[in-house]
Amino acid sequence: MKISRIDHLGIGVESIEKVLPYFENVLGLSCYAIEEVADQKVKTAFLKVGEVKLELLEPTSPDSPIAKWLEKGGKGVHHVAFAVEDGVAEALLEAESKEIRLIDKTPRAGAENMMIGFLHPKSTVGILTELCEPAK
Ligand code: CMX
Repeated sequence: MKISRIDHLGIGVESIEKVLPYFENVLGLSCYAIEEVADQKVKTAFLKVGEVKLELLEPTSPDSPIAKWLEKGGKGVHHVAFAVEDGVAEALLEAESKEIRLIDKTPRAGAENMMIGFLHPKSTVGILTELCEPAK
């Protein structure tokens, strides 16, 4: 696959409202979008750091993947998202052919009008990995 850059770092939080002052008032970043991804049961807040984005992820339901992760003691960076130039569908197929366990067999819609697909952390040296590209 052809990865061009890190698109964003996903950061899991209990409450976006509670952590935003740290990112905005201490780090001097600014939140430019808040969006709910109903499919993933998360509310997201985006901040830009140069070309890379931070995606704050707050669970909207107790069975959200983020709620489960926080419950198990997860803190800080939840996933790393790479932008792929040759398409998420192709990248997922390639990863699978290299024995990587897929969470998503095919791309699905994520926040920010992106198509996304996740690789399972158990087959990616412990990092929950997202591949993404702008939706066409
Ligand atoms: N990073 C690294 N490891 C993680 C992890 C993460 N974010 N989340 C779970 N794991 C590990 C667990 O610690 C556990 O490891 P152990 O077995 O050693 O304890 C293992 O993965 C569990 O795997 P599982 O039983 O297959 O799955 P879970 O039910 O715990 O769910 C996961 C984990 C990654 C499959 C699930 O969270 C998922 O499908 N994630 C993709 C979707 C997602 O994260 N959506 C939220 C963001 C959406 C967005 O950005 O728009």
